[in-house]
This record gives sequence, structure tokens and C-alpha cells, in this order.
Amino acid sequence: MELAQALIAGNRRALARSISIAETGGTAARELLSAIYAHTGRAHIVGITGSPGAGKSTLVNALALHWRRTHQTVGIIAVDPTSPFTGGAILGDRIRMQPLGGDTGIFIRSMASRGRLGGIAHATSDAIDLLDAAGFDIILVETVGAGQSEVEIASAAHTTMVIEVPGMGDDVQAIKAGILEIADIFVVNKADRDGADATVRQLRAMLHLGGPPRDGWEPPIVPAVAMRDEGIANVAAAVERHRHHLMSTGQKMYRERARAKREFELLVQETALEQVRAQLAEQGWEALLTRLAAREIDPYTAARTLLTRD
Ligand SMILES: Nc1nc2c(ncn2[C@@H]2O[C@H](COP(=O)(O)OP(=O)(O)O)[C@@H](O)[C@H]2O)c(=O)[nH]1
Ligand SMILES: [Mg+2]
Repeated sequence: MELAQALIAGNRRALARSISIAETGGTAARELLSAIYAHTGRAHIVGITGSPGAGKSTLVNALALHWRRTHQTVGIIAVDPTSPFTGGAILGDRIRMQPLGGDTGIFIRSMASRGRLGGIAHATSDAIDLLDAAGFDIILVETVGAGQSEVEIASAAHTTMVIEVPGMGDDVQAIKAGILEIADIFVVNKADRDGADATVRQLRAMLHLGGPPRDGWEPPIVPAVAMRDEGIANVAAAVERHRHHLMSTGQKMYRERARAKREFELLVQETALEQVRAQLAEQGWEALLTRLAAREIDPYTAARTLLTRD
């Protein structure tokens, strides 16, 4: 497959086109992803999540520049399901990330879900594979902390970084238990503001309330001022330590397996649905939906019948 070959050879236009194909989904996407799969599994994938305005894009920018200085290539995916139509946030991120432009060792892409099954998480996962096959050493995935999506994206990452900012005050409950579950590293960004020390202390207390460290890893809490490039080397070092931890304890393999499972199950669902719909054609599918709505048949029987028929 020509496109796949160009992508693997490092052609940036081929990469951009491939990600668009993955966003759309369907047969073309599957053929492409199938052709590149053997070339994936090399990159270290870092998910970055936190509330809007916490400084994720600024941090991503600073980290990418840091890693470029150490001669590593960086692929960046910005996921923002909150503004698929206006493109406002996406454009904002593009502009903010501009200092990175012009360097082929960095590739930046904003993701939009084009109504795929599994939505943006699925398309993002495919984009990660494409960047991986294109040879990027580190893949950064920025996602807004909006509940389910961050958890899904965390399961696609090797290292998940959660960004907090000072000023949580009494609002410790604002840090949801879910966040504690997924965070491998905490960054207290905007440490130039009052209360950064208190935020670090609160996070530490919350982590200790959660009992002994999971899998032998105590998430470090790293203060940073992303805007001024302060603490970025410490954040990068924490990522490096976590990566090493995953390798040396065998958890890397475990995470890879969990990711493969999730992706595979989603793929089987997607493929089965497409096959069934193709079998019935558009008319048959619409007729079936009408009969379901009229309670003429039940969905359980209908699904079983469709999937077991040769
Ligand atoms: N005071 C301060 N502001 C910051 C810092 N990092 C980022 N910002 C600002 O916070 C705002 C939101 O940053 P952005 O990276 O877009 O946040 P995102 O929504 O999490 O991606 C921008 O105006 C940044 O300039 C920091 O370390 N200190
Ligand atoms: Mg952002």
C-alpha cells in the first residue's frame, strides 16, 4: 500500500492524509491501519489531561521543545471534543503551538470525531498508531478533562499526566477519584501563582489516603510554570522515570495488552455492525429499525439472528 509505505518512510503529507482517513473510519481506514500495524509499538505515548485553561497546550509545547533539544521526535495530538464545529479551541491551540512549526521532528494534529463508532477515542487511538508507525519517539495526546474521554485516552497512553493548578482551596473534592486512578504523574502548573505549595500538599495527602502506591509506582507531583519554561525538565524526567518503571517491571507489556484488548473489542463491534448493515442494505436496515420501534420484534432476537446467519 503506497500511502502506508510513504507514511512509514516518514513522509509528513502521507501522515496527515492517513490521519484524515482514520478520522473518517470505514474500510479505507482499516486497510491502512492493518498495513502499518507491524510498525507500531515503538513510541512512548503520553496522555495529558486537566481542566480547560490549566495550561495543557502550553505544557505540551514546552515539553515538545525540550524533547527536541534532546533529539527526540515528538508527535502531538490535541483532542477537543468540546468544539467540533466552531473549531475555536482547535484554532487557538494551533496558534499557540506555532513556535513548533517548521520543524519536521514535530508533528501536530487536532482531532475531530466524524461520527465514528467509539467516537473520538477510537480515532485518536488510530492516530496514535499512525504517528507511531511514522517513527515518532514520543507521542503527546492532549485531552480536555471532561469525564469519560480522559479515562478512555488514559487507557491508550503509557504515561498519563494530570495537570492541576493552584487555587483548589477547600475544593479538594474537585479532584475526582477517577483522576487519582489514572494519574501516573501530577503536574501543578501555574506554580507562579499563590497556593502552589498547598496544592502539592493536598494532592500528596489525597494520594496517601488512597493507600499504598499501585504497582509500585508513587505518582510524583511536579510543580511547573509552563508559560515560562520552568520545571519542564523535571516533568520530562518524571516521564522518563515512569517509562523506565513500566519497562523494568513488565507493566509495559500489561498496558500494551490492555490497549490491544480495548482496541480489538471496539474493532470487532465496528466491523460486525458494518457487516450486518451491508447484509441488510439501507432499506432492510431502516425496515428493521421500524419493526423494533413498533415492538414487532425484540432487539435481542434480531441481533442474534443477524449475527448467526451465514
Ligand atoms: N500564570 C500562568 N499562566 C499560564 C501558565 N501556563 C499557561 N498559562 C496560561 O493559561 C492559559 C491557558 O493555557 P492553555 O495552555 O491554553 O491551557 P489548556 O486549555 O489546558 O490547553 C493561557 O493564557 C496560558 O498562557 C503558567 O505556568 N502560569
Ligand atoms: Mg489546550
